[in-house]
Amino acid sequence: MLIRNAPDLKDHDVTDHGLYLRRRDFVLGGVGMGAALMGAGPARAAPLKHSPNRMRIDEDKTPLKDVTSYNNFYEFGTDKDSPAAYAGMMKTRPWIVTIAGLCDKPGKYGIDDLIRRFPLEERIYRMRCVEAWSMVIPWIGFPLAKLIRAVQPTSQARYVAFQTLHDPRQMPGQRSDILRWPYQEALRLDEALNPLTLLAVGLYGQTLPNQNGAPIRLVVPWKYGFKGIKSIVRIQFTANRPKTSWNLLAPREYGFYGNVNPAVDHPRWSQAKERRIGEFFRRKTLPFNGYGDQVASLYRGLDPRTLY
Ligand SMILES: Nc1nc2c(c(=O)[nH]1)N[C@H]1C(S)=C(S)[C@@H](COP(=O)(O)O)O[C@H]1N2
Ligand SMILES: [Mo]
Repeated sequence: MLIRNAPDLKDHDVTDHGLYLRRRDFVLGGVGMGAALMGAGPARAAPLKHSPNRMRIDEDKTPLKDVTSYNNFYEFGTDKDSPAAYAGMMKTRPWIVTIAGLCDKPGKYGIDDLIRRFPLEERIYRMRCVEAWSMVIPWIGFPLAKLIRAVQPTSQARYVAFQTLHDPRQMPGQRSDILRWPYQEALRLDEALNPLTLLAVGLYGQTLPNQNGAPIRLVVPWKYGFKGIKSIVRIQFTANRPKTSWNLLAPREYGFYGNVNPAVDHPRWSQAKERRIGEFFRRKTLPFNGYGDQVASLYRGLDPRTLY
């Protein structure tokens, strides 16, 4: 059982704001720079230039130490501390994201080109794992919608599918078949275009730690954390609903939508409450993780029980 003191980090202690820098000013600073750009090893945490956050929630952020040491990333093992221990094995430069399927501009895009192309923003979001724990994380990234608009999906495109790197030499967890590799996730195109949906490349003002899904991962704050696929190498537009890893494994436990819903329990536990990492008392889980005013309209006409 984890019992921790209340989080002691406040917004003004940990992030610098007030700077708006254009994307060509984005740099990996400090001693990590050369190595990261040359592909000579894992990128070190380095400051990311980004614009001030305008989507701040009024809740204490989860301490950086917890965000980076209590993780789900089964490619590196199923224990919460395994990703922090082993994700350093993953090489995050060079890194290519392949964009494929029903769009006018498919292609292979280098991660640093993507980061330069889209202005980075900070978004402080709640993150609710389907296992009933939660965090508040200050991500750095850009809206997925900006990338989608740049590559111009065709009128047939209705879904966006994502895949994680598949390389058992770098990801030892892939040598066992707990999940069908590579990890894959998907969104409806309108969910993907929602302004809340983020491609994150950093957190707490720094480049994304490997255990959190470096160099680029999805963040969909109104859905359970398993939808937030890490270390993405492929984004594909499709007409039909793609298969997703957790849904393939246990369709009755993990729905395609994965929307946070306190009224629909997981078959093995209640979703009504959650344990905010760092807090002692459990708190009530909010419908759509508290983002209902921004996303509930996406699901009009759907049976709420199918949302899970
Ligand atoms: N590739 C991949 N992405 C993944 C996972 C995973 O095992 N592999 N776990 C998911 C789950 S269940 C959660 S809760 C979040 C956890 O993100 P965090 O470790 O950055 O908090 O990542 C999601 N993305
Ligand atoms: Mo999760």
